[in-house]
Amino acid sequence: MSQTFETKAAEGKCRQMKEAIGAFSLEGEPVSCERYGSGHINDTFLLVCDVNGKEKKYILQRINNEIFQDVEGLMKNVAGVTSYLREVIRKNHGDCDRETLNLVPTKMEKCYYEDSIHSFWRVYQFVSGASTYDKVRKPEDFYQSAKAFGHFQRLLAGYPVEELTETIPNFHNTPVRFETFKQAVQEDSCKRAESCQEEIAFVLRHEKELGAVQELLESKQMPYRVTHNDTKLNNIMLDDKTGEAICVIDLDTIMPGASVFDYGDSIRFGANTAAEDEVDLSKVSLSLPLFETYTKGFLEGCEGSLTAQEMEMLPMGAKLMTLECGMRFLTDYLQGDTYFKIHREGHNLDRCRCQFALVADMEKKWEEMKKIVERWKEHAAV
Ligand code: ADP
Ligand code: GN1
Ligand code: MG
Repeated sequence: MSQTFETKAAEGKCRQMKEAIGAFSLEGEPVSCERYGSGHINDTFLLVCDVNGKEKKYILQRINNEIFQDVEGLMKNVAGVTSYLREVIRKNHGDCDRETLNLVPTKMEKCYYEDSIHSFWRVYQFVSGASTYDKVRKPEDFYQSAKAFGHFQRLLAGYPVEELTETIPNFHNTPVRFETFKQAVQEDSCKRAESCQEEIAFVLRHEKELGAVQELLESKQMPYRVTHNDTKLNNIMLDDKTGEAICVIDLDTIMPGASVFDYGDSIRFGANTAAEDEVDLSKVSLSLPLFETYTKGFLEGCEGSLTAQEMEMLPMGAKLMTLECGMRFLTDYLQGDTYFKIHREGHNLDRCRCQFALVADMEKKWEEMKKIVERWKEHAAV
């Protein structure tokens, strides 16, 4: 076992990790296991094994079971969706090993492992020759991710919705998120409300808009679809050689939801001219060219499956996902940073400010956003 692995031992976490690694049906001998990626929720590690002198890589993840309380249900979703996708990809003569995540079973043939201190682990085959990005390098990346997320929704259209567990109840129910936010402000358990009065006021000013999508879903004017619900650019793997989006990852939040939110969360993250946590707010804006690129790709990927009303609500999906995410960062800041991983003091407040600056810029560009969607809508009609 490498130095890295032993360093982890010093941190007192190695035993659990070793126990978990030993539980899975891996090829070869484990040689190293290091933190990997930039997700805010799970603990992700790159696990390397030696198979007769050749490297075999895996992704090992400790599932955040404070956030995902029904790990069994979550893993049933992931196993169900990935085996469904494998079948669809096989029928389309695709590459099942690269175009979907593939779970590695435990030696007991389960799709996850619960260790002796009740942490939950899973292993995926490593998707090789592909990478994820925290920022759009070039518009083509964003276009590729748009097509892939649109297509993903299309591929799962036939998946039996009733078999899906709601892994985080009310995940994108913005009015419910608002109630939680108000409660956090009222309780002010960390005495931080004073430091974010402007941000609190920003949310309150937008109260009336927060239910725009939820109301349509509940009144059945908008369909619930099988959605990904976390469509950040870094949840798509792009092929290193061709630049094509090959695999949608991070399947923990696949649930029935609104298509406009899958679209909107991608815009929030990828069409921002700054990073999600940029502190220099003058750098934050909605790039209309990237907004257009994504709109085109997403509509193409959906292959004409969206209703006229869903298409009309796309700009609102983008605005609400940005507002909701900012509100969630603010709530977590008020509650003492217990949900999102933070890497510096005030990180969640920085993230929140950045989201709200983006919302404000969307409001300035609202008419242009609507025109862009209008333009691409024509091309998307079946
Ligand atoms: P989180 O829920 O914390 O965001 P993810 O499942 O998105 O965790 O994984 C974090 C990162 O690990 C991804 O952004 C990606 O770079 C990498 N990753 C995850 N799964 C794989 C895989 N099967 N093959 C290669 N890299 C992966
Ligand atoms: C979390 O796991 P990750 O980093 O892909 C969060 C999303 C937020 C996002 C903000 C399960 O996503 O909802 O939009 O952070 N995932 C969960 O970056 O809450
Ligand atoms: Mg992720």
